[in-house]
Amino acid sequence: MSDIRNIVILTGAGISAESGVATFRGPDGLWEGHRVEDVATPEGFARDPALVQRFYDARRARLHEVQPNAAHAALARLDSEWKGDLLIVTQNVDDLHERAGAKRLLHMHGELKSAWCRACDARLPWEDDLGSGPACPDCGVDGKLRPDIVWFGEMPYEMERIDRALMEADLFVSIGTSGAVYPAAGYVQTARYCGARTLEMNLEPSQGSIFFHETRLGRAGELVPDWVEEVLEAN
Ligand code: BJW
Repeated sequence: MSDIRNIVILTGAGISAESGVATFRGPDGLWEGHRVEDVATPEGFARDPALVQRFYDARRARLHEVQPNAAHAALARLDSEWKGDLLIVTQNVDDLHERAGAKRLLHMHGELKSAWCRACDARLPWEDDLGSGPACPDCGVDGKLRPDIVWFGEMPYEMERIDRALMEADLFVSIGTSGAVYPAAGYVQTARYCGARTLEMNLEPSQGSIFFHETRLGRAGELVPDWVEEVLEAN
């Protein structure tokens, strides 16, 4: 552990579960009431924009009711105390990592609190509903703002930066993700192929569990603070 300098951490819905944000593929998964194709694809949005805007407006509004948990706080502590390189790549569209204080963070699947104008291509911080078809503050065009979320079939954000970090990583850690969605599900293989040690922390073995050197099963709110303590003590 003491020869580690570069760490890449991938987080998924499981890290926010203890904050009260529903995961995708669990029994209470957010999508139970909606088919994935209806709310998380560009085709679904083209078919019924009002439904998709309502779905994301409701999730954006609920962000005010949830708080970061012990796992978010532990990663924020690691971010502030770790002297080497660190990148937290989150698939989550909530803002709980940054509210806990994480800085070296990127949202590969977009953010609920961001809107994307399909008229002028601007991406704007956004707190309110989009369903009412507000005008874009940059170009003034009405009804062209959509949630700044990466849907199926769309390219995730910052792919090159993520790939570079994976290639340079000494340690790759995956937390609270089922390993069902690519390209994130393949990061363990990239990092391992490039020489990183790989660790998974999840409630249950993920779909890519066999690719990890080590798997720790349990709740992120318990496992992550212990692991962060371990890493900081050893370095
Ligand atoms: C706990 C816990 C606790 C619970 N403590 N753990 C066929 C083969 C391969 C790929 C494809 C294919 N057909 C299509 C594709 C590509 C497609 C894809 O992967 N499809 C799969 C269905 C197979 N991917 C894409 O389209 C992506 N784009 C793309 O590939 O572009 C082209 C490209 C090519 C080459 C290189 C690069 C790009 C885009 C994917 C966009 C995903 N977007 C979503 C929706 C966002 C909107 C929204 O939020 O509504 O992002 S899908 C959804 O899944 C969301 C999540 O970020 C993502 C991952 O889910 P996550 O986080 O893993 O959640 P869960 O619920 O699945 O798992 C939670 C885990 O936590 C569970 O294991 C629990 O046990 C655990 N847990 N409580 C610890 N307390």
